[in-house]
Amino acid sequence: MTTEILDVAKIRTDFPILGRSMNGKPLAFLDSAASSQKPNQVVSAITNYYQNHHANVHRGMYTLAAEATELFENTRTKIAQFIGADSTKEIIFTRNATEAINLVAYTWGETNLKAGDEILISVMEHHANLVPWVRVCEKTGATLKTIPIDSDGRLDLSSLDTLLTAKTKLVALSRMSNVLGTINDVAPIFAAAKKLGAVTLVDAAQSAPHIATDVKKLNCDFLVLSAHKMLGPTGVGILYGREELLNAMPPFLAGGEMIDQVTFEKVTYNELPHKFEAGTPDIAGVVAFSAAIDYLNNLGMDAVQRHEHEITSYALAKLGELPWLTIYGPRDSKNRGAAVSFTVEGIHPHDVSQFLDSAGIAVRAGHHCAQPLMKALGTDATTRASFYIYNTNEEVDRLCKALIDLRSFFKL
Ligand code: 7TS
Repeated sequence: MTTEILDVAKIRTDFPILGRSMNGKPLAFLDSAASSQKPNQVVSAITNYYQNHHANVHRGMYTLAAEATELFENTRTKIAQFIGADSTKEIIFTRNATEAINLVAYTWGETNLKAGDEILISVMEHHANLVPWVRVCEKTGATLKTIPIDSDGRLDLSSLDTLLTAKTKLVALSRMSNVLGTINDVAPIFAAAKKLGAVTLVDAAQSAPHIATDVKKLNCDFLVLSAHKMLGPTGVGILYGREELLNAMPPFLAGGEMIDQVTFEKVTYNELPHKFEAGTPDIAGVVAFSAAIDYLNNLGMDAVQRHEHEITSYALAKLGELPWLTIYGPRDSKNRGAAVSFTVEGIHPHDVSQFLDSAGIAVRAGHHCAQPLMKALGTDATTRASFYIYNTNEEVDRLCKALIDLRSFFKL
């Protein structure tokens, strides 16, 4: 089970859930693109926080409150380093990537966009990086434009010159597709956008768990991610924003913590990052996210990426041997992440998923919150297997065998 790159057998001992059986079979968890499993280190960090350190943050003058605040702020520092941000002021805690994008749409978007302006996204966006922009366009009169994809499931940049113009005020792209696995080379697109004065946002929800993230190299003004997809707890997301832009933006939610002075007539706001963090946050979740980042840093993001490249190459080769299976997304594992979507001729993706479940294999089926992409692919649903640090080639073999059994079961 040990690959040359990661000691997967050892890693798996940190994830007791992976030792469970499911419907009488060993669990093969192939749905980390929806949410990853959590190592003992993260679960212990939550327990340890509640057993020994809990108090509300940024409020109490007593020692315990100072301890909780320090643990909470330590995560901010760690995240800033993990993504190459200049300052902790640029790291805002949200509930998830979706809320982080909505924050930008409601504050930066509603303040800066007007009729005649354009937002550029791509056809492969998750609804989280699509619906907020549709809503902003409805409210401001701005127009949404989309970069198409080619037959290999990569961005088709042949018409970029006409899509990206002086009217473009925002370019918002995912760095990795949750359906196709495509890794988008966003940096040169963002560089061109910035030359035209546009603001850039990268949806790193799928990429941050798997490949190194550097906001400078990406040329992004904003970046969003979700802790739960990268070994961390649910309920915690990150918005990175360049300080200058965040300073100029109005607040998002209003209430405690985000204020400076309050009267019944007028409110002044707290400084960054607190201006965007109204109310009591998910303190335990934020504190435990730190243990997830430590876990990834200890493995090394380079090794994480190489392990996934290996398992994805193996999966593409093995699934590619099944003539009745259609794979969506790049067939070449170069610049490709560990999500592989497919359909099985004659069997609906929901039935595929149910059958795989009976074999102990957890995969996602459906439109994957990417309905416009499904339309572009000419289908309404796919089955998706996605891999992470704890998955093995043996699990890929089990997936292929179960798909062959499925065809026999349906007498195809
Ligand atoms: N962006 C991308 C590219 C995603 O894949 C997802 C979630 C999100 C944003 C939203 O993340 P959230 O944490 O705010 O929900 N993607 C998936 C998925 O593929 N299956 O379940 C959730």
